[in-house]
Amino acid sequence: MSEQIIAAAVVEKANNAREADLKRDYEVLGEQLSRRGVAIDAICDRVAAFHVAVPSWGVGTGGTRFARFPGVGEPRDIFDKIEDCAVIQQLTRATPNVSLHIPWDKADPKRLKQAASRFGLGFDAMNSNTFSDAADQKHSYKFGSLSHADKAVRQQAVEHNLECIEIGREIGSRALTVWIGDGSNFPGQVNFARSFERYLDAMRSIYAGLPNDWKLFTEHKMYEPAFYSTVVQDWGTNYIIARELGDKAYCLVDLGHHAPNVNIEMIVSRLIQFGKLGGFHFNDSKYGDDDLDAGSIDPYRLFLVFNELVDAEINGAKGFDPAHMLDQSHNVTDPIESLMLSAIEVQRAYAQALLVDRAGLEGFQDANDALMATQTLKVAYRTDVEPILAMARLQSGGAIDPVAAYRAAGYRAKVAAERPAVTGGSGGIV
Ligand SMILES: [Mn+2]
Repeated sequence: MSEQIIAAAVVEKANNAREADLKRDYEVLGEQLSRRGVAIDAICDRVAAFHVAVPSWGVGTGGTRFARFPGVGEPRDIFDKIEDCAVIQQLTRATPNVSLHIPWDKADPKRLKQAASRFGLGFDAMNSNTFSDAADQKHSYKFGSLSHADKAVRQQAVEHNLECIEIGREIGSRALTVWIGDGSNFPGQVNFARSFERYLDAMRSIYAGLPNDWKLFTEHKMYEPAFYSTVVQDWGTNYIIARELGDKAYCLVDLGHHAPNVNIEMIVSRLIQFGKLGGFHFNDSKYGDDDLDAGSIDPYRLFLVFNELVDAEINGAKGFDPAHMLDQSHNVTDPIESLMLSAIEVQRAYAQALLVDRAGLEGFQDANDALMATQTLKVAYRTDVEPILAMARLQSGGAIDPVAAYRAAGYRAKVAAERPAVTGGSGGIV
């Protein structure tokens, strides 16, 4: 039995106060769904088995380029971060894995492994960082990393990624995610083709260092920190990269890394169809790469993405096994609360997508019945699946209402007393 940070008695008390209502709500929803030919328990089991990884950097308070307003009891290092991640997992049972960022989370791999396994946590994809300069590095990434004009800078960036793989091997990770800030701020600053060729060359060296059972995820982003062009700008570029590198290379889709109104669910479909969807960084956005909480702005878009994922799951799309991770910046909320609710929002989209009447939808599509086809999606989306999500948590040992249990436990105040405020600290919005 893994260690629990929130006292079991606190969770039990909070659950006892809600369990009878939940059972009634679950029964009523079960009856409604059975009229639609859906067995609620089967949906509940699939939701319980669905997980999304938490990024280590997500448990610290984020900021903007203007300012960062620290919260109380912020994690001081990776070991505090792992404890915060353990709280999220304990109460939601949706986040058993943590994704590390090197060098921010660099520590003795044996200690990392011990710290995580104490709470029954594992490690998701490793994330490299060549978009900022570490204190002790020889060459600066001010003008790029893997696509830099100077071979010595590119080599340094390659070696950093290989080191991430090495650390990942020791702690049981099976994937490396590469996102670079390389690009240009002015027309003419870089030659598009030459910088992309240099990037591909560097990535081939990283790919060559990948263990056989690993995956390499590349993440595209339209702009920022480079404001005119980025080397890995869009999903088309990302697809080219994955094709050029080989079978272990896949595209990672960060929901915030597109132009406003881009049809992300269609991009997801394309990548699935051609076997190159690696996984997701879930978040939400209104204007740009806002890194807002998943499902907080456009939950229907999140549902439409999951509609594609469930379609692929049901149709047994070849090599379909996407990684799910949250990637958000929490500037005005308690990061633990935001991450718990975001993990639940992702599960909600999955549960709703499982309710889509697939045979009915296909029939309407083939009959060119646009109205009924879109209504078929709406019927699933409008279903309040909260009782399913809460029941999945309860049956897995979590909290019916994770935020209520978290607040009742007084965790933040407790760690605030133990963790003196630090100035600065590693930020990071990827
Ligand atoms: Mn990301």
